[in-house]
Amino acid sequence: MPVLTTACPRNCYSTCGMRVVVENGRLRALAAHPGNRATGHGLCLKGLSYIERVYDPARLLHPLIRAAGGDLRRATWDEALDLIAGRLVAARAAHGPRTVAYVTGSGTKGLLNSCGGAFWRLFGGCTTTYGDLCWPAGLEATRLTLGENAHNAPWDLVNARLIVLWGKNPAETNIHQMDFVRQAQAAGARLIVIDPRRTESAEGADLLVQLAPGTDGALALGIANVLVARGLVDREFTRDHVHGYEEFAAMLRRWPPERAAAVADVPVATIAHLAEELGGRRPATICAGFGMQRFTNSGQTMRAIIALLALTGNIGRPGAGWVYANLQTHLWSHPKDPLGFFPPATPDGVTRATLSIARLGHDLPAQRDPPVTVAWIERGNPLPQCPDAPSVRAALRALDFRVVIDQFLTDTAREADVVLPAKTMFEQTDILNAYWHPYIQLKQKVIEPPGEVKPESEVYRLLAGRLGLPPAETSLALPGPADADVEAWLARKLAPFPALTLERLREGPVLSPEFREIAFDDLRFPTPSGRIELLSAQAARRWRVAPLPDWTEPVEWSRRADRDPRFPYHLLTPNTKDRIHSQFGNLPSVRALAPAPLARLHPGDAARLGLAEGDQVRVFNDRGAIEVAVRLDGGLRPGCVCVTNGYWLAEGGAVNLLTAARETDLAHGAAFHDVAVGLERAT
Ligand SMILES: Nc1nc2c(c(=O)[nH]1)N[C@H]1C(S)=C(S)[C@@H](COP(=O)(O)OP(=O)(O)OC[C@H]3O[C@@H](n4cnc5c(=O)[nH]c(N)nc54)[C@H](O)[C@@H]3O)O[C@H]1N2
Ligand SMILES: Nc1nc2c(c(=O)[nH]1)N[C@H]1C(S)=C(S)[C@@H](COP(=O)(O)OP(=O)(O)OC[C@H]3O[C@@H](n4cnc5c(=O)[nH]c(N)nc54)[C@H](O)[C@@H]3O)O[C@H]1N2
Ligand SMILES: [Mo]
Repeated sequence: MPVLTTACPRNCYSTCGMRVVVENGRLRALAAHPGNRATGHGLCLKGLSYIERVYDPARLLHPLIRAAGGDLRRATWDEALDLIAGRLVAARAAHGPRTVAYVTGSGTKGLLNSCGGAFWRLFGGCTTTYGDLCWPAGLEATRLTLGENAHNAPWDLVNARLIVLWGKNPAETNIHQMDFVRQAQAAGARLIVIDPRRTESAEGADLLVQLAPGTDGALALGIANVLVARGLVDREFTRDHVHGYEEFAAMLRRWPPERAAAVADVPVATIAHLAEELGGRRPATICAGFGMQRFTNSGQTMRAIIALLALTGNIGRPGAGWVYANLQTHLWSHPKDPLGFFPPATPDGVTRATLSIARLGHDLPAQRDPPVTVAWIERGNPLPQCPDAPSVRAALRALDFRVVIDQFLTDTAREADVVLPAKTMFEQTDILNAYWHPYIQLKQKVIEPPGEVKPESEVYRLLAGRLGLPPAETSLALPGPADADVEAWLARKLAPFPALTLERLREGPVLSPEFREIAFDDLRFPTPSGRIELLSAQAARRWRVAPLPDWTEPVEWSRRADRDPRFPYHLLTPNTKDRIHSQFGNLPSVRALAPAPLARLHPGDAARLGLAEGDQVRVFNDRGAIEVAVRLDGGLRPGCVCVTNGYWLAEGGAVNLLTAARETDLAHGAAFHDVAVGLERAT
């Protein structure tokens, strides 16, 4: 039986290398690919459930069209594509091409994802989104401070003597990193976790700091104050490699540990202890997650945390550094602007990027000249995953025509006029980068798409023909229908990198030509000053934040006495182990483990509200409400309520019914965790 190399294209740190066994055209078995040193030790449950996912009876195998009566009915490709082409031509004639909103999510990685953008340019343009739901505040904070987003190889973590998991829960979201954490601990490293929740990652930690959500910037500035005051700063390093040290140190006088402790609601002694650990136990690595990066103050917070490594000389050395995102494999995107942060991204005057993804439900209806009347949504499930779901639903419903491409009938697909069935990772070859490990990987086609499924590149090609788009340009931008056409298209992308060939990639993961085991080991930083920038004129100019890292109160949730008394609890909506956002929860095996959404509450809070384990609680604010069962959790910081994101509206637990359409201070992220809610017994 053939054993073939592939890789998982989910938006996940691990981006696992995989081997698959195929028999008689069907998937039989899956395992980790040992050639990926970061992920070779095994797959997660999601990875193992792929066979179930591919053959799930609920998978969409045919186009669907909304019938006159309002229901979606099965249609042929000809019907669906003729309908779409007709509506696109009419909309373009009435309003111009930018009346189409092209909205994509992070459903799958791969170079072929660029086909959509290429198609819409040939169509004459479109309106699209800027910013990102996921990680931009941290990316931009890192770029402003260090010059680029790169970090040491994942396996270098074993060289650390101190590891801080800061707002990151790798035991659920990056399980392979935990292997390196445990190896480092076995070799004597200390582990500190900073999270309002006692997470699975905190089991086995030496210290868990359960600070008030959104106060990490204050905590970091308090620690920095102690580092300076106690002479724990690596003065040689700051003199040679840090821009703005003197200004930063002077500003820190405003952040005595007592003030930081009061803001973060942690003991002063904890701040002193954290400073002693960071100042004394080297090398130290901070693995920063995305938890504290989902606030209105996040970018400045992330800058304040990176500063701790700059002060202690923990950059550019084995076992040291800032592990946030490693874009060494992002060979095909603009290195300075990997996500198109900066609106309006209209360098060619064709496409208009005027929809903030964090404010999608508000920006869609606000578009003028032309208004948006059509939406094309692929690889994403914005209805449950974007902030302020009620606004997204209303905005989609107000349009004239909606097309969604997905593998399943998601909340978003249910709103569509035409639903097209999407391929899975096993049904078209593509090339993947990653954001934690340094491997370029081939995601191979190993089975034929089931039913009438067609990959997006083929959908675009067929539509281009119907729209009469110029054939020469179309065939340059989009691969032809045969597998060989797709491989030729990919080979053209690989051509600039001699080490990367399809033949080599078929054998297993290949290190990126940009790979450096120890990031910044030459202590060169591609910032304007060539140094690590604590003082950033660019930050002030581009984002209108203070040039030094600072801390401001999150906009909605605050510890001030004057906040809205109806909403005294802080809602956290983190990610969870056996799902990835809104994916996998629909599979019977995954659903069995977490059948329904739960609200975790501290037992003290629950008692005050008269709620017991299993009771239904209403979580509400002035934007929306959900009703879910209570799970008592003594490991949760009192005053917080935690519901994992990813449940569908159709399942009754979509947390984004409660979140606000608010951007982060840097780079147009979504401030998902800056949310105040009330709790009451559901009636
Ligand atoms: N299994 C699984 N793996 C995934 C994903 C998934 O959905 N499922 N998603 C992938 C993607 S796209 C992403 S973005 C990453 C996310 O990976 P992580 O960053 O690990 O995940 P999050 O759940 O966003 O946040 C991490 C932690 O931050 C904590 N937190 C919340 N607010 C604060 C705060 O104010 N301060 C501090 N210090 N901590 C806070 C939360 O309690 C949570 O435990 O994971 C990737 N991997
Ligand atoms: N409240 C709250 N909300 C959050 C977060 C949070 O922490 N809290 N996290 C945010 C983060 S970090 C992220 S990354 C986003 C994720 O939000 P999205 O980017 O919308 O990702 P998913 O929910 O994984 O949905 C992806 C969809 O793509 C489909 N899909 C998979 N493969 C393919 C394919 O090849 N083609 C097509 N056409 N479709 C495919 C899947 O079936 C799925 O429906 O959610 C964000 N939302
Ligand atoms: Mo994400």
